[in-house]
Order: sequence, then C-alpha cells, then structure tokens
Amino acid sequence: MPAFLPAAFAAATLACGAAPSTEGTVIATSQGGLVQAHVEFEGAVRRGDNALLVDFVALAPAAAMVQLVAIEALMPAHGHRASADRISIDASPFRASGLNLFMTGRWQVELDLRVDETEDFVSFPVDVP
Ligand SMILES: [Cu+2]
Repeated sequence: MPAFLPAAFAAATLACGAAPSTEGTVIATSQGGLVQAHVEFEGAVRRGDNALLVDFVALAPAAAMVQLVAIEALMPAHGHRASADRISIDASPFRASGLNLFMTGRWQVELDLRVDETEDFVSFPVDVP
C-alpha cells in the first residue's frame, strides 16, 4: 500500500551525505535520484535487533508516492545478510523492526523502494559497535 509523502521534512534534510553512522541518523539520496531518505535508528545502531523510522522527501516532481518494499543489510566481507522482519506502513514515517545486525562492523543497508511506478533504492553504510 502506498503512503503519501509528508512535506515537512524538506527543509531539514538537504545538507548531509551518506556517511557511516553509529549514532543512528542517516540521510541519503536514492540511486535513481527520485527521493531522499531520512533514516533514524531507534536509540542507536546496535548489534542485534534494530528498529528504524524511515521517511522520504521527494526530489523529482513526479515522486508522489513512495512504498518502502523491503530493508536488507549486507556484510559483504563475510557474506552475511539480514532483513527487516516487519515494515509498518500505517502512518508516515515507515517503521521497520527486526533488522538483526548480528555482527560488529560495517553493514551496507539497502532500502528497496517503489516510487510511483518506478523501482529505486537507497543504500548507506552503518557501523555496528
Ligand atoms: Cu560479519
């Protein structure tokens, strides 16, 4: 089910890149340039189960509806893979839970999106302490 974009985030989220975060807040532009994601880990990034809030700012005029289809995390060096158990779409922001980052170190998190009729994704690193 689609969720409608809130307009309120635009002013606060334009400055940052996708630097690795252990503090829990990440801002990153999607690969296709359609949206900017604002990701906030509840608490901080931690080893084990993580929950996160994800919101989107439209960057393209046509990007009216964004679905967060899935969240995956990879630790390529070890072939580790994790995904969020559950994504709540009842209200914006999206809330995902059960993302089990089970090993200390660098994970690459990918948000799989559908923006209107187009698939897009956001990718950013996080460091699990
Ligand atoms: Cu590992």
